[in-house]
Amino acid sequence: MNRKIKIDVAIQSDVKDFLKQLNNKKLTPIIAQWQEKVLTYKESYSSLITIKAEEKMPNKIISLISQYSKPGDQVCVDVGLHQMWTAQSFEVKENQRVLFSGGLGAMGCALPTAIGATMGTNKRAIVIAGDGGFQMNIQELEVLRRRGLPIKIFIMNNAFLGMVRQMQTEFLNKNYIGTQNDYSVPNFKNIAEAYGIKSHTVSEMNEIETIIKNSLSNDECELIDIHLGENKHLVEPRLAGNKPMEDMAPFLEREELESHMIIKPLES
Ligand SMILES: Cc1ncc(C[n+]2csc(CCOP(=O)(O)OP(=O)(O)O)c2C)c(N)n1
Ligand SMILES: [Mg+2]
Repeated sequence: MNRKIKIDVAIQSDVKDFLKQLNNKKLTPIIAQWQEKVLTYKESYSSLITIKAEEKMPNKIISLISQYSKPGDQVCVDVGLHQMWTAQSFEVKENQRVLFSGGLGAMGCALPTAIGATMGTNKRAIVIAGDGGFQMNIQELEVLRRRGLPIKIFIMNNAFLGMVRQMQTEFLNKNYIGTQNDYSVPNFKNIAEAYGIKSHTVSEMNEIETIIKNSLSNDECELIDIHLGENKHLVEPRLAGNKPMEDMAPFLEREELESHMIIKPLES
């Protein structure tokens, strides 16, 4: 406590005891002003563009999947950059659930999660996976076909183990061993078809929208392999080493950051 930020009121307590006491206080927080401020942030800092106002293709794709998804869909997300893009740009609709492995970070979880989710509820599931994680439980495609499960699979295919590659870019001198160098992906469409599952490969943005729209208009089991192309998309913004949560990379101009801050921004 008081290590980096000077605390106004320091409370050392078991969280459970603290929350119990807080609940007894029957506080009515006044948050309208804060909500308004958050909405202005949402407009000024859209997840679909970079701070240089360039379109973020992966985020745009996720927002299209979100747009054409239906209330009640269960969105099952794997582990990696695609998971972050989903967290940033998937707008959850009524009765939708987003399922992922949380802190366990279990690559390969999305497909089996979707199988459990559809079988447990009889509702459609949407899988959003990376090319790496999807290969870890790829054999479960046979279950989809055998049981005719209503599962739509979208592979955000960047042809590398993106999240680890991003760390190598930022902290490990771009030594892409095992993530890009000596890593490759199979033809997912051929694999899906070998299992008897309808499949498409797409790469052009206008084509991607049509395919997502058509695919999400029905419940037939299907795999869409989306090639993200040569641009090595990263997750933006992201928490940088030794920086506070509100000051993410790529960094805003100091003046702009300060204009939003109530306290003085921390310097690392
Ligand atoms: C079973 C397992 N192995 C390794 C990791 C470490 N890891 C986290 S994300 C990631 C890369 C995921 O690559 P991909 O599935 O292609 O998704 P992308 O980040 O490219 O979107 C790795 C190797 C993990 N979380 N789980
Ligand atoms: Mg990948």
